[in-house]
Amino acid sequence: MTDSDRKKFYITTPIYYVNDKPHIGSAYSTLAADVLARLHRSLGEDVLFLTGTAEHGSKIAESAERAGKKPQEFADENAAKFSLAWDILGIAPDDFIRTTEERHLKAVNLFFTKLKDSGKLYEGEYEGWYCVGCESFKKESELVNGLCPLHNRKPELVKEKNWFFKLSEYGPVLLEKIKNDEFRILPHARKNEMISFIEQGLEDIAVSRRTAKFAMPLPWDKEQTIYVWLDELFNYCSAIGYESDREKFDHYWPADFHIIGKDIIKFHCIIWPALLLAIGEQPPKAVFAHGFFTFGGQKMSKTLGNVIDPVELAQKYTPDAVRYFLLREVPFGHDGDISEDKLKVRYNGDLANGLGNLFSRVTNMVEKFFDGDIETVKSPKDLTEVTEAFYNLDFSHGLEVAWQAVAWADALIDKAKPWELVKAEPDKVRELLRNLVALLADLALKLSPIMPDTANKIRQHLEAEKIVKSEPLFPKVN
Ligand code: ME8
Repeated sequence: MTDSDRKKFYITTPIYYVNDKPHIGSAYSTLAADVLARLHRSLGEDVLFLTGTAEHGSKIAESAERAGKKPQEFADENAAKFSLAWDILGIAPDDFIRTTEERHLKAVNLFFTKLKDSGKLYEGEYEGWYCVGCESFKKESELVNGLCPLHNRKPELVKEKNWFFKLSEYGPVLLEKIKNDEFRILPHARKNEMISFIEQGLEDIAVSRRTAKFAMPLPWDKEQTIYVWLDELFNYCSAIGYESDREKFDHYWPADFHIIGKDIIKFHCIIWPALLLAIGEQPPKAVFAHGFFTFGGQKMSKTLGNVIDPVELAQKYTPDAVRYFLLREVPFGHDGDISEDKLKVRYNGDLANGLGNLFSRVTNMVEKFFDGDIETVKSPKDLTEVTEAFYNLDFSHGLEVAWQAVAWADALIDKAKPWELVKAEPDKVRELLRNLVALLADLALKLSPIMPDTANKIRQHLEAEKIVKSEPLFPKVN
């Protein structure tokens, strides 16, 4: 198969605001995308996994000011923290885009020029409530006691002349594409939510601002700056050569998956595909909007300041344990509560006593009873369901099935009592152990997208000339 015959798979994450370092929520989307990228790479596909940072707008400018730094200097420092965090968590993107990069600025200029040429922009007056935390206008009905419920802060009343995009024209075409799954929105409940939102009628949106700080000027009206959300959405195109390498762009576009949180679903499922249609490009193939983590029942956000640092957790419990925990604890697509205590329970239970203990037991017996020498056989369990679940972003189910196999193997050992049986019936014990070694090798293979380090350790151990007792994969944490 030549390179050009390989199926392409282009997957993205939101590009995160650099007003702070990454938190467990930003790690969640990026981790899920990494798992899918690893899985599709293992199937031989030509994968492009993109993440990055959003660096324009008042939100960043204000945070930089508070830190006593210039916006770009502040953005540079925080963008580096995102890269480093992904590295520590074993997340390996193929590209990392920053909205202050030249390639992005040029692409956004071209995008806006095309948008204007499409005849879908017009000048108008806007009056409304703007929340800097969300970087978006809010309807009166969305406010709670006059405050933005997401940021607990009073939005600014903005009245200004802006350029508008005729989003209201796109309802019917979006409905058709969403309903027939040409443009897939997942999970299913989110698709229905978007359909009923569109059916209520879409309003035109402002695509420029008069007052925004640290934002790009409109190419034809230097008094106006580009609304940061449009600048940000376009990263998915600018990263693959929209302005500079049309061949590359045509190869990877449309994106196969945008992984996002449910907070930004309207931007990705309504505004984004409409903008793409306006400039003559195809909408993405699919958007998956996952749920939100809460902490002790409370919303967790950078703005509220009650965040969990994924890097600290990875340093304390290993990156693979954090990856396992986040994808096992809450079914992907649902909201769920997380905490370090919950991580510790999973770590000691599922990892130290579960997979880790099984691996030590089996390698120990192979070394002790058979001098580390055992034949390779086919795994006694069919674990294709694990991979299928990961493929469909049902990570927690895939992990559950894998851990059923761990429990099954433990029960088999407990029942057979090989340490008693080995004197009288060594052949039976040999058969049991070679089956368990095969099962562990298969588990490592199936789990590798989620737990790459652990999978490597298991594989290297089992593929050695002689199998020796393994050190604990997950030493207990008190
Ligand atoms: O919205 N639980 O950036 P952002 C789960 N720049 N996921 C969470 C979370 C939580 N408690 N909190 C945040 C922006 N997230 C824009 C995106 S894309 C073109 C522009 C994750 O830094 C989730 O993926 O506020 C959410 O969508 C994203 O962080 C928001 O990141």
